[in-house]
Amino acid sequence: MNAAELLVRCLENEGVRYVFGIPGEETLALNEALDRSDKIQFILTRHEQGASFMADVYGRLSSEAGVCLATLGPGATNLLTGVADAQLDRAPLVAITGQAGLERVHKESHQYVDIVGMFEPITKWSTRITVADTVPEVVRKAFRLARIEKPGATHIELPEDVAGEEVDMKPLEVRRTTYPRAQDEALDQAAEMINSATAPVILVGNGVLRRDARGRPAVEALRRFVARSKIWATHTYSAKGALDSRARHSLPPVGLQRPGADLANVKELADADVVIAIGYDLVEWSPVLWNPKRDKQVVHIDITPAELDGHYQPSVEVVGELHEALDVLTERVRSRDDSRSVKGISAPRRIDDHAPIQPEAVIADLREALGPADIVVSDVGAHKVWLSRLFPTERPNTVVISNGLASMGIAVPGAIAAKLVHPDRKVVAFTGDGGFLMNVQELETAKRIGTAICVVVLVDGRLGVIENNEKRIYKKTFGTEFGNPDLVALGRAFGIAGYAVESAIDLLPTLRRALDVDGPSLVAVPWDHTANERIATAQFGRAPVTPR
Ligand SMILES: Cc1ncc(C[n+]2csc(CCOP(=O)(O)OP(=O)(O)O)c2C)c(N)n1
Repeated sequence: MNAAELLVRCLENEGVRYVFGIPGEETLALNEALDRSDKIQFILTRHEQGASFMADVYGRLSSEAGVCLATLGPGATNLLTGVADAQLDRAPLVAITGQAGLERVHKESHQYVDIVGMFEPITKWSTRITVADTVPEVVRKAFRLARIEKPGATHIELPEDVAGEEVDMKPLEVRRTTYPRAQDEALDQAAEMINSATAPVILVGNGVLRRDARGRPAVEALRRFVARSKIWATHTYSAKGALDSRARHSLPPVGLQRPGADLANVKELADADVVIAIGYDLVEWSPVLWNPKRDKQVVHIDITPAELDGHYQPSVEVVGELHEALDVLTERVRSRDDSRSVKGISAPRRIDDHAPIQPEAVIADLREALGPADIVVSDVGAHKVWLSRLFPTERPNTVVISNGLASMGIAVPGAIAAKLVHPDRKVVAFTGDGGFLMNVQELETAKRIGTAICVVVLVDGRLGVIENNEKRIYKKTFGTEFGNPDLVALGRAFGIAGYAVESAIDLLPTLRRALDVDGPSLVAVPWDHTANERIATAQFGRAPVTPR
């Protein structure tokens, strides 16, 4: 067995089912070994960025790390964006790259760049295998580090000559890490601070969903904690579905990157004296935006200690497995007065029948067309903010958003990965026309491997969110308009069903038809970009809902 074969045995041992990537001359031995694997399916993508986004979303939604593969030089540089996305959105991902033989890595050499160095700042660990016998240790370490809290990306480089070396080693046994229970003293202090707070608010972050995806019942424990304490709870965009947005005590989400905007929207947070941050990640929504005067007391509840920030200096840190900490707190907190009116997001009704269509109408129809377990993978732009703020979400891990790196181009490859994790659910890639054309080539991948994703493209011929900010700040627009190809014809050219929506009344039936296609489909929706002016204030979702 050579080192490349051993590496593939080690991937099988980690439970890897898919490797996304593009081979090159320097990864031929790996390719050959993958071809011989009956446990792993190699999914050829059309750009390495597509492969890394697929691994990223696969890692978020499954209980295993996603794996992507590229050759040296340009293959590796193309992988970077999706790898950085996994790192900042805390998705377990292992990137594997080829490299020139060790005899030429010390000098100027064809296609040679320092890949390990390039990956270092965007991963938890980046390494080169120089001794073939270390493959089992390196692979086990890469998967373990990618998976343990906070999860993220790791990178392994396998030089061409090392890949061909003969070895006689076996994969290491996979042992799962468990996390300690939070200390009783910290739990007592937290309960005391919560019980004596005048106006506490819960701020839920993506950590809750992460633990849930790993089989820990953090979402149930959170919902019990909220129901028992009757404390108002808001959540960040990437935590959509941690709370049932229609449930009693669910506040609208927070995540606008503008000072003051969400404090005006979510007054309870503005007025809070104590913020109970649960699985909250500073990378997503900076504490300066909700604690500008540094006058709120913070109770930090997470599996890892708090990141330091002048606006986030917890009075108490409850560090331990989330559901266990929440179960104890549920016992120890008092139930509050419940008499105030009930809020939450409810799906709005269609506003009018004009085209271009209002974002509220698109969100409402998308919600109606999908079941509660179906999945939406959002791209990045104004549409992401509309979706994050207004799409009612009942179940965990049903809305996937890039909100750490916040990278355009994730939706199409991300939706392909989501469909591989959950073939029984409907999966929508929800994308602007800017982000869609960044990874449009992966439609061919979807078609080839038969993943029935539905791509909903919001067509306005501009970088909507950027233009909106230009107008707000400079009172003009610059460098944001572009032309689009005929998107339906483009879809058809890839061999996929394409639909153009003409008016709001057509939208829901068209979405339903596209979602029923037994293969990938595309729906082009004329989108009213002028509505972005009200993106920060649209509040239709604050209608009273029935207490449950
Ligand atoms: C890869 C990448 N490039 C640039 C940006 C900056 N950016 C954020 S949103 C956006 C515009 C997105 O336009 P579009 O996809 O059409 O969506 P819309 O805002 O119109 O909904 C840009 C350029 C980014 N986040 N990611």
